[in-house]
Amino acid sequence: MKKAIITGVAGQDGSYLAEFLLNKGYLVFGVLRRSSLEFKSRIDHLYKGESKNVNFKPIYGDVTDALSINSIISKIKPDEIYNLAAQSHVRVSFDLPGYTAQTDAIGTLNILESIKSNGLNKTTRFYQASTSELYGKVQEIPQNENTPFYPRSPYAAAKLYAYWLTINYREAYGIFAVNGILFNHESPRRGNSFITKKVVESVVRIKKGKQDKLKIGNLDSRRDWGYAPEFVEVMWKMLQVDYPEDFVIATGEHHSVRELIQVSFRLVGIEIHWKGSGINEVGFDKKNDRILVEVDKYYFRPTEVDLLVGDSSKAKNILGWEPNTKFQNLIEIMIEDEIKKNNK
Ligand code: NAP
Ligand code: G4F
Repeated sequence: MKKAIITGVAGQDGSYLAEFLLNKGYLVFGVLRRSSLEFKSRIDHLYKGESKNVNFKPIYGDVTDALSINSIISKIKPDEIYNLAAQSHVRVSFDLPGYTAQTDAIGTLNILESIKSNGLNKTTRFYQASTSELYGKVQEIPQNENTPFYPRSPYAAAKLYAYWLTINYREAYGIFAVNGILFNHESPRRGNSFITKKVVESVVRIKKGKQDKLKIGNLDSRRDWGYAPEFVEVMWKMLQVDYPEDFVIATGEHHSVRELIQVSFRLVGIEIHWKGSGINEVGFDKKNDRILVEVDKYYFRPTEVDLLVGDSSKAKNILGWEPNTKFQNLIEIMIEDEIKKNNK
């Protein structure tokens, strides 16, 4: 039975990846941080109650704590490690740059160093959750594996360190270590301070009369949004090939925050029109002129990433991976789930 360790298992991707690997017959060790709440809604079904899976082993650890990480890796000697743990919110990384660096950069070092110092170079394969945020102020459109990076946040700068460290441990110590450069991917399990989840949650609440308005930041920012369950599958594929290589994973489509809002409202029967500009722009219900969307400068970032769109043809050619779910379908899935939750 293959053994995998997932850091960040209680996050969006970690929870889907745990399910995916369990279905493949893996023994999965999910690294959880100790927190004041025992409730971990995304993975509770894997280790509590009737639906629990005996092959899922929750385990306390923190990637900033080299002792705990080394103790886990030396004991389990896993076949695969998926490093998904991160302070993953770009806006928050401007408020918590030091913590973001400790987790996203030094956390990766702690894991790679433990693989090396335990002599697991030839037996443990390592996946690093790299990101399209590395492209930041983009140098070409679309972005591929050869596009130069230009990070625009403490988050992206920390992830840049982890990206190069992964390559360095591959070249210096022969570790099968790879970067998945994933573009934005979303799902009903997305944290509700990220834009897609924030918008669909607010739209359904507004429709139900539980919320007045949606307050939003940069309406013109464009992202390549994919569906998270399809993106975790390719993390696994990257560790099953003969040679370690880095891959861009994306849908190849880009849409603005404005379109995201419009499509979401349309799915609940509300047509949004816009008036004004910049900080004074508002979105209103065409039927009754009621203002439903307001721009709030609180949500702007000191430096923005204006447009991300990826070219994942290398993943298609080598891994045989292609996304099935694109923008419109993704938003439908998220809205439908939100409506169900609200009807409970
Ligand atoms: P997420 O929902 O924010 O999950 C991140 C997880 O990391 C959380 O469960 C968090 O635990 C855990 N974590 C944070 N600090 C930790 C620490 N010091 N030690 C151990 N665990 C820690 O993020 P996601 O969307 O699933 O993304 C997964 C990974 O992919 C992240 O590394 C992210 O940066 C990267 N990524 C994401 C996207 C995307 O669009 N989703 C795109 C590219 C790359 P708590 O629950 O205890 O806070
Ligand atoms: O949903 P977001 O917060 O995602 P962002 O910054 O693109 O980062 C996500 O994707 C990265 C991959 O490219 C990951 F590495 C990272 O961990 C994370 O998962 O914001 C998307 C866009 C931004 O341009 C932001 O300025 O939406 C814009 N936006 C406008 N109003 C907003 C808001 N973002 C948030 N979170 N909240 C707003 O009210």
